[in-house]
Amino acid sequence: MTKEDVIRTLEDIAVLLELSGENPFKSRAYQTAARNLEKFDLDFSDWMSQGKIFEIDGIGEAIGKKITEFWETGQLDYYDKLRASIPPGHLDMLKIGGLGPKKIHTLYQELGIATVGELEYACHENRLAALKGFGKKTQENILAGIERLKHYQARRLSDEAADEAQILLEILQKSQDVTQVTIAGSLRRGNETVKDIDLLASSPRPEDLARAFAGQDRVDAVSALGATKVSVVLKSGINCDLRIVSAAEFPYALHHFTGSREHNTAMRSRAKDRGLKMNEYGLFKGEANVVCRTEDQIFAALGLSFIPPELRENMGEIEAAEKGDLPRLVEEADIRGLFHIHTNASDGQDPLERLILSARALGMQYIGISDHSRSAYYAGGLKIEAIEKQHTLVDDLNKKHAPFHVFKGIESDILPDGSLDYDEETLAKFDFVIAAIHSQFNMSAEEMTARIVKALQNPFTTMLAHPTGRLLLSREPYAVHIMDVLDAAARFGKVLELNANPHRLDLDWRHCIIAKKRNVKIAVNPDAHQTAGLSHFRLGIKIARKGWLEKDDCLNCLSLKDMKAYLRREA
Ligand code: DGT
Ligand code: CA
Repeated sequence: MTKEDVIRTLEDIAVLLELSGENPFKSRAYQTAARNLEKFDLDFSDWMSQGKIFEIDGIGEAIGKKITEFWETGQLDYYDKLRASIPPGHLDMLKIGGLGPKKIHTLYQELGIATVGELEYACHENRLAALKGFGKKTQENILAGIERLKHYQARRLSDEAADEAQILLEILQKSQDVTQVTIAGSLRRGNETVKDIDLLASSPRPEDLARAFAGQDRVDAVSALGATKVSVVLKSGINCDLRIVSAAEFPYALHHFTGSREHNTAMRSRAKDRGLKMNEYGLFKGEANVVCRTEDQIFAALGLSFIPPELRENMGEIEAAEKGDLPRLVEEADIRGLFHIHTNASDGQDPLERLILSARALGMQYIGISDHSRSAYYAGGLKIEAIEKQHTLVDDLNKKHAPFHVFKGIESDILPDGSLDYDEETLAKFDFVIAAIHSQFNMSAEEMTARIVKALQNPFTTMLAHPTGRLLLSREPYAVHIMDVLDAAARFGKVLELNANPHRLDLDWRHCIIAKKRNVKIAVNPDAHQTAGLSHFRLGIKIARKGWLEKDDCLNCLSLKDMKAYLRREA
């Protein structure tokens, strides 16, 4: 149990109270209590053990007692009862953008709407148009929000699906009925989200393999079972297709089921231009198959060099392969150091030295730590004294762990007017500054762009964190003219982050392609809040590869010596 657990529960209660249509003051009291706990910067568990909860501002008798019960027992009867009293569909409805708890309660009272499905139906029946506090425009927005929610629920974050796919792959590799097996589809192409897991195997005994695959423990339901294709829903809720082909068909099927659809269409049309026919079973000249034993040979047969799966999106890869102009994509082994790491001085979990040891174990030469800045009080942002203390610690640890090096940084909030969160004297103390939007997401695209451009223009800014602020499958990017941001980064010589957290993967790979064309450097940053988070950089590399990036395009491929020189130049 931590202070954060208490805060989250208080926030939940505030929302549940609104959903249940209680007096707004009651809900606000819980919100205030949560905010005050966020700002409370003494040892919380110490205060709890001394029974001093009521001495914290904004915590009265009722809320204090509930916090104590929750802290001591790990449970809160009031919370559980409140939760049970709300139709579960209302919690789903909260995920629809623009629909807050108060509106959901009104919909329940006035129209009896308890689920997302009922809400969608009511919108189609035009029932919200005439409802007080709603109207036609709101109704349209809610419908658009429902569409987005459905799309979100139909897809998965790629790292979630990748873990599951890896387990299935290992099971299949051990099977006597399998000659060759691999992951295909969007997972092989390294996409940020995926609809399902595509597996491809060759087998001399396809029926046996199909039956065994459908019958394994991880499968919840079988939707199709044949000797060439098995479709299942896994217990994790992820859909998975296993396709089974002969050994001779394997390379063609691998190319086909890797996709993308758009890449396949372009390849087929290229084959046609050359008097060939291409499908998942082979490459044909008339009736005769052009024998290819690997994907490499299929590309060669069409006059192309091998196109890495990540590039197969029909974004110019075929033309580049024809000219021998494909990029030499960045690899994990090219990365020399990692930026954007939070320590336990702000909202990270681990002390600096543990992070150093983990980064060294990953083969890194350096890290750049960047705790939150002071405005981010919700994330324990550093006050000026805390920065001095951290810098002394960095100096000591740099001596102890030399030649490994820790760069001193900060993740500075970009304030609404585009300025950074400290005065120049303080900013000058850092080796690097990551500027980040963490508040006021609702500005117009013009205002947001101007805000970010101003931050990029700031001489102290080294790089821009998560440039669009999106959370995959849960929050759309904030409104921003990303091309203008890319232009500004190019003009001021600033780096854009490719945030490698599986929920972000932001900058989007499609924009990485453009950044590269404009000579904007990209930092593949783990945004780690604990040692385990450091290895997220690997996911970032996949996305960087999808964005056509090479070693020279990625800032953190610089050696320690070059990075020192680079950051001196920036400062
Ligand atoms: P996803 O599942 O939405 O994340 O993306 P993919 O690319 O994995 O799509 P999926 O699972 O529907 O199909 C896997 C691959 O199979 C796809 O990338 C290309 C190939 N494929 C499937 N259906 C078609 C089709 O109708 N036409 C073509 N050209 N290729 C197809
Ligand atoms: Ca797929």
